[in-house]
Amino acid sequence: MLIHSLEQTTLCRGGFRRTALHFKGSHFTSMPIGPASCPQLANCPTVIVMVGLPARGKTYMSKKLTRYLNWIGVKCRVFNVGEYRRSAVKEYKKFDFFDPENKEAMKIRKQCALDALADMSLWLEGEGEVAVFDATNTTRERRQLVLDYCQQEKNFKVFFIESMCDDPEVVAENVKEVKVNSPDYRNMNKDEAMRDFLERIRMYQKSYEPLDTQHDKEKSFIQVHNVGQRFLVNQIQDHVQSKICYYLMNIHVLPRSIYLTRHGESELNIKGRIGGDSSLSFHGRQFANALAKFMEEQDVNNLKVWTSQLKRTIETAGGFHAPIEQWKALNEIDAGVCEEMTYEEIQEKYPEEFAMRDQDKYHYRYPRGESYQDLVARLEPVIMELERQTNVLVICHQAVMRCLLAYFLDKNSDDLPYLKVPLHTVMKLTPMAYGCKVESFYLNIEAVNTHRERPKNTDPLRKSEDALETVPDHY
Ligand code: BKI
Ligand code: F6P
Repeated sequence: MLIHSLEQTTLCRGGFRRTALHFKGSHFTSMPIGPASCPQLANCPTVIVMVGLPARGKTYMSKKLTRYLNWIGVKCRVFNVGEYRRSAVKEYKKFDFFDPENKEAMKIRKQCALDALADMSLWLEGEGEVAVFDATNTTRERRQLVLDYCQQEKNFKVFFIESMCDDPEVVAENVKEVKVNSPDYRNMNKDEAMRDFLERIRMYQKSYEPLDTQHDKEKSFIQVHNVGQRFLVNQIQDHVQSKICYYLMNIHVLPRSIYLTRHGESELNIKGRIGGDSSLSFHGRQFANALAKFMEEQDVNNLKVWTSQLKRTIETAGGFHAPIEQWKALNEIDAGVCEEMTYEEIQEKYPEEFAMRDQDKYHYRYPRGESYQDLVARLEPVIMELERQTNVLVICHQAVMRCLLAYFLDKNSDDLPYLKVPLHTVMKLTPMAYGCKVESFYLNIEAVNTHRERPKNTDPLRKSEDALETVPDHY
């Protein structure tokens, strides 16, 4: 599952952890190795240790990176020490709690960090692969404690991500957007909260020791300056770490919206046939016109339009004056031997295949075709380029749009293949502080329904109320 340099799994649930291979989930089988003996060769878990003063985007990077890693198939989770502190100290009073000279508070804070580390270890010794330890970790002493615990005691790999930012406007924007809304400040007005938080930052500044090329030359880290303007990368140890750096080098925080839609209804859609390369139906052409009008009304700057290389998406973009780019990577899932068949015909001709797909739709690969997992790998460059862009309209396909939505809305691979993405509906995604706002616009042009529901009771462990397949209006 991890990283796409190896053949991906077709069916894989549960299975062994800690194998002697670099990447789990490959088609090689291997003997399980206990966590205690985690050898150099094994895919030993990684701890990402965030570093930086408050309001430097550490939680933002933690959450966003975690969403990305989970989407590409790396089991990742954030452990935020602030949450431990809030449950240990029910009533936050003021900034002096964060004074390094406040011995009593220092003791509590250290215990919270240790508690988070303990929970993190449990998770990494179980199912987890990458954990993000989200705290300030601004002193050498604290980083050494974390490093010793992770490396000596647990044999985890450690990678530091430090965010440094000396632009007071960027910091103020962060405090205004996220910090003043923190549960810490539920009894304070915004101005008081703002002042307290700026004082809190000053408390940390007293003892802040940034990562240093000389002192920390043996450590693996990336230091990010001013929201990604400049990077210092040191001692990258593996593929995951290099992917993390690459990802951080592509993201930005400029305001923008991403619009996702499927092509207009096609001739094959009407016949209930999957795949192929047919033209738009009458209603599909009506949608193409309605879409151009809708986007004009949205009135966004420098809109770019991306399509696949299939006729139905190119025709859907027919009415646009904006620059249009065709991506082969956006083509619909390749159903291999099942292309242009109806679901009924597939069930009749390949009953076993049909049943297998229902059992694990995400990993199921059509004979001579693709799986949803393959699709995610194919779409990774599209996601990376979307991260670089500002306003983009992506005109794609049912399975492709489910994969893209899953990335933005943090949906797991079990729910991904059942996300509802009806025809003639535009989804507008607007990045907010953490996560994305979703708005859904049905353009009021009728179309057939191409959604096939998740079959009930294929998995006895799955409760029916878990089968929530709709995308909420607001995420
Ligand atoms: C709300 N944010 O470097 Br690569 C507002 N704030 C701002 N300094 C943020 C997060 C939530 C995000 C970043 C950042 C920041 C202050 C920052 C950030 C950091 C590194 C990279 C991209 C963004
Ligand atoms: O039916 C339209 C379509 O885009 C097909 O081309 C594609 O095979 C299918 O949807 C994907 O949806 P599902 O994975 O639910 O079969």
